[in-house]
Amino acid sequence: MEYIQTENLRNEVEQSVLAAPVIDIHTHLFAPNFEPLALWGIDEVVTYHYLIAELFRSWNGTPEQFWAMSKTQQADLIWNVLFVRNTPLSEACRGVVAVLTAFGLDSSAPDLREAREFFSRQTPDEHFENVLRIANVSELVMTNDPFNKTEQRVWSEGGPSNPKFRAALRMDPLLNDWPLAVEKLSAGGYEVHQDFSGRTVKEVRRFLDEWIELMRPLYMAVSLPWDFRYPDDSTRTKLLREAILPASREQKVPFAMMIGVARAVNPLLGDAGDAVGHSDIRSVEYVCRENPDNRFLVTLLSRENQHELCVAARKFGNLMPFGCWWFLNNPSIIAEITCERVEMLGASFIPQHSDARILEQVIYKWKHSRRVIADVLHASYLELLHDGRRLSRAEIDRDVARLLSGNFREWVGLT
Ligand code: HDL
Ligand code: ZN
Repeated sequence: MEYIQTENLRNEVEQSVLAAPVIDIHTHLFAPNFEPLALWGIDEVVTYHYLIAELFRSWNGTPEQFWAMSKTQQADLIWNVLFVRNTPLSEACRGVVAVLTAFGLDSSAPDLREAREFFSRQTPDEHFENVLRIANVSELVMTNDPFNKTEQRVWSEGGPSNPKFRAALRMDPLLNDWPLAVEKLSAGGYEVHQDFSGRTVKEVRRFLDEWIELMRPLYMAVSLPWDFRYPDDSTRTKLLREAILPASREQKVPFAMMIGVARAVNPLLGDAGDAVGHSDIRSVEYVCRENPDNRFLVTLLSRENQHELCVAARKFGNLMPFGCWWFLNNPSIIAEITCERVEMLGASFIPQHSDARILEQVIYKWKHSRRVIADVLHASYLELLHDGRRLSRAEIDRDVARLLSGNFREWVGLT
């Protein structure tokens, strides 16, 4: 076997990380046949809610004025303020630049005319495949809301038109707005009551089983607020204990907890109005300890929670930490988090997900993350060589495949 020399290590690691297909385990993307939900093209890319938040730091208009504009007017304004009148320095701005460059478009253009003309010539099915190819994303997981009318129609008609788009059954209304969930479940023919009387728990379970049967989700997921506590005397704890976690265990569908959101701290900004709070790791540990036969995917939104999540993952083999979520999806923080994960967990975690909302974002989100993951792995392997271990390219490829797809495949039972 040929072993790697120190001077070739960086090149070998970079090649391995670039070549490895990724399973993007959490996105808000949809297959083309979900059409109004399947966002793509330059106007959607430029009006990403991350950029809307950044617009208001460099523009004196009001949210009311912005929301009164058309999508085209919003995109023109953001382009002018963040990309022409100012240098696109932020991660979200650099991402747009990377997307334009990937298609050979001028990221220094004074307006979006050329880009709009290019995207207007694309047909969805081919364009979706082309974008996934550029990003080297072999499969991705959507965020599917069983209460959404478009989703109900598409799933009743057979689901995604592109098999690379896999499902995740999202539980937010059920776990975060029980009164609304009761209203929607009742309208859907489920005999549920806000006070959990009668057959409520059984009917929630029937709802879950029916959607698991229809969607075949790779996991069930929920975004939980920073002040999530488990257990407590809330309806959330009751639903988790009596319906969701039993369904997850019996149907062998892991449960993803995404914890740390401070919802609508500035409601005027819409999706851009959420912020972050420090989560309670004891609650995560309690859920994992109480449910040893359940598998959990966990990502926490606060940078300050990351080290304790690594420690929790060392205590619970049924806890799979994943991603550098949302406000953490920036190179400097991805580096910090990935480095401490490798130091404490080896290659037994899922380093990243894109959280892409618009199709073309996977191009920059994975380009930027692969670069950081390669840097961290290079530094880790260099230490290993210094400590006297020989290393082959096959071993690097094995580790990279485990991180970028293998751990997730095994966790959710993907063949
Ligand atoms: O709840 C979630 O899945 C979050 O990712 C939110 O969608 C958030 O608005 C987001 O897009 N973060 O990247
Ligand atoms: Zn998300």
